[in-house]
Amino acid sequence: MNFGIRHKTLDFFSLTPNTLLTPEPRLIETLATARAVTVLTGAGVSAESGIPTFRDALIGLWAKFDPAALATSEAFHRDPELVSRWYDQRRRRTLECQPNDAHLALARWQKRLAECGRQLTLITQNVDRLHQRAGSKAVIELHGTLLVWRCTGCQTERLEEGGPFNEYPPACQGCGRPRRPAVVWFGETLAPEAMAAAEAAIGECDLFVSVGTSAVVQPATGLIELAIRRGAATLEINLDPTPISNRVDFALYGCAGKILPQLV
Ligand code: BJW
Ligand code: ZN
Repeated sequence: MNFGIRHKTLDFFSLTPNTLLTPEPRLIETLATARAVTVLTGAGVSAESGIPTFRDALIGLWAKFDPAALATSEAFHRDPELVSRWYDQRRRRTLECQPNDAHLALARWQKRLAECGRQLTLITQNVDRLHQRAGSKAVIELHGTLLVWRCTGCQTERLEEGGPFNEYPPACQGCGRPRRPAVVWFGETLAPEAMAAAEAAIGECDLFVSVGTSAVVQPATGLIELAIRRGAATLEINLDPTPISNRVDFALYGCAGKILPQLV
């Protein structure tokens, strides 16, 4: 299976951070007039909260850990203790982190648009729930969340915001079967309701913003392509260019926590 691991070349780093690649007035006018905004976020949005991304060289999770051994259902069946311990460590680390300026700006933007009869729909690939903690409403979680654990037998889900589990994998209190984090692993399908809601939001938006995602994981990347095909104005915010950079209308390179507050 392909996990989308890539290593950046030096070229990526030679761009000046926070460069506005297209004329600023057009972007400002687009932002000011958009009636329906849809935002797709990825791990880069939480990086400034101290949560590691996946594919960044050196600091990304997949630079240190093998996704085939941890982020597939085959891995969980093979070694449920290892996988559940790894996810529980990440869950507890996530609970210690705080939303950053990017999360807060997106929540503020959604509130402001709602106050004047417009809307912002937030779709995230992140499993950390920091958008919700920052105040964003009706967040569409494409890849689930590691704060909820689901029984592999009776499918009961439970929010887990406490300390370490007392056994690995944790057992279901109802049926005793092992529980797993309610995230979407490689090779698993995304929740149909989440995908349908995301597609609907893209179908009706006039501005689509992709923030802090490497745009390599399907079907999330297909959503960016859908927005481009539908003719919405498109903006990418990332530290570096991605495979979709030359297909979007506007691109801003720099930290999401610096750029988003300025835009909002
Ligand atoms: C900043 C920043 C700052 C940093 N400010 N920016 C071959 C070809 C095509 C597809 C496939 C294929 N083989 C298999 C597939 C399908 C596969 C897939 O897409 N693989 C690709 C990687 C090749 N997809 C799936 O399996 C999906 N299911 C599916 O397709 O079902 C149908 C199917 C079934 C069977 C077979 C085939 C199809 C499910 C995907 C689930 C992804 N799950 C994960 C793990 C979640 C649990 C966990 O947390 O452990 O989700 S993987 C990981 O990647 C996580 C993320 O949500 C996801 C996306 O990553 P993201 O958010 O983009 O992070 P990074 O690290 O990649 O990028 C961060 C970006 O931020 C970078 O660009 C930085 O520059 C930037 N940045 N700091 C702004 N401060
Ligand atoms: Zn159960």
